[in-house]
Amino acid sequence: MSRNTLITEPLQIPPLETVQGHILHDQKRFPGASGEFSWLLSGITLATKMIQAKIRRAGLTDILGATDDVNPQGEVQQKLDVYANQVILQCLSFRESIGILASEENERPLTLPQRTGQGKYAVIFDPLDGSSNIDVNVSVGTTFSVLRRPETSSNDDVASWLLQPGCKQVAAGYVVYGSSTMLVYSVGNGVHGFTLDPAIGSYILSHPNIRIPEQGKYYSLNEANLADSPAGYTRFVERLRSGGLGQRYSSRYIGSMVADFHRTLLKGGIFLYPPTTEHPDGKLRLLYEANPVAFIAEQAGGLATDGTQRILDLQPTSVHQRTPLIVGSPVEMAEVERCLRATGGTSS
Ligand code: AHM
Ligand code: MG
Repeated sequence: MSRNTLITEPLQIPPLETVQGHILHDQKRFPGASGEFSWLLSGITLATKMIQAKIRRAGLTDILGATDDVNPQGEVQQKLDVYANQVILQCLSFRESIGILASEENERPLTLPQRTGQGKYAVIFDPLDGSSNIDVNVSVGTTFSVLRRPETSSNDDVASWLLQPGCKQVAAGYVVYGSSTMLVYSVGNGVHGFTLDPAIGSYILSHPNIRIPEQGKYYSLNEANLADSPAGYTRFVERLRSGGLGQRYSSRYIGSMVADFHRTLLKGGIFLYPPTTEHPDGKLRLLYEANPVAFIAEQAGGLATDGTQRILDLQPTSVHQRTPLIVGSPVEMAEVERCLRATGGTSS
């Protein structure tokens, strides 16, 4: 009897693809791939599983609330901001291919000197985006962007590693800690979503090849700021409210960029954080908020601009620089562009 005849029934277990399996499979397309990149991404998946475990128990342990510190933008740091930051730094600092880590919560990028000569990648991240929502049990997220060291850069030339336009990202994505925990990422060949199965502790492919709908039903922005933004944004929102695009839109705003963007990606529509009087350059940060989201949006068939230019073409000048962010489905993006052009200006 051959060994195969021992299996007499077809298997009843549905096929599962873990994120690790998916990355390894993807890597086979690149001859000579060393596996470093999948090891790097496994640092992100491990860290985000640790973060979600803490978030899931947030009301039960002493982790809610603010610390006495502020971050580089002068915003009060939440205890969970600090925890999430430390976990990501810790998990990624063991990945030999990473030479530089930069975070919203650290004024200066962290160089990993022991990697002199070896570091190939820089990882830039916002460890816990939307953390002001955490005390009231609303979804938050982690965003990340991976850049390759430019061939001509020396190891300690931190600026040339980090200040690359978003079109140079080799991978980017986010984790949304919502009703389930979901990882959405792209290495430049489409967008894939993985839902964490808490029973087995693995991210499982649940949303292969995500495409943003051509048009959606929702727009998403902080409407309290609308009067403080350039007139084109008011005109655009009025068009959406009045049925100017063939239907009346509903408004949805969580105030957690990752959650608002995730809905926009799956359902279509548009997310906007325009310039305001308080934030004339926009509020969101280019390198670790706008760039990853813009990369995912474009890979899924959407668009992302700062009101004038494609986000992924913006040349960064500093690590924590802010930008307006308008991202979404092709139909709404074309309309907002028309409204901004017609009113002649994008600055507040
Ligand atoms: P954070 O990185 O400090 O959490 O700030 C970013 C958050 C985004 O998630 C969200 O889109 C925005 O701030 C909400 O700001 P506002 O309260 O002004 O609408
Ligand atoms: Mg943030």
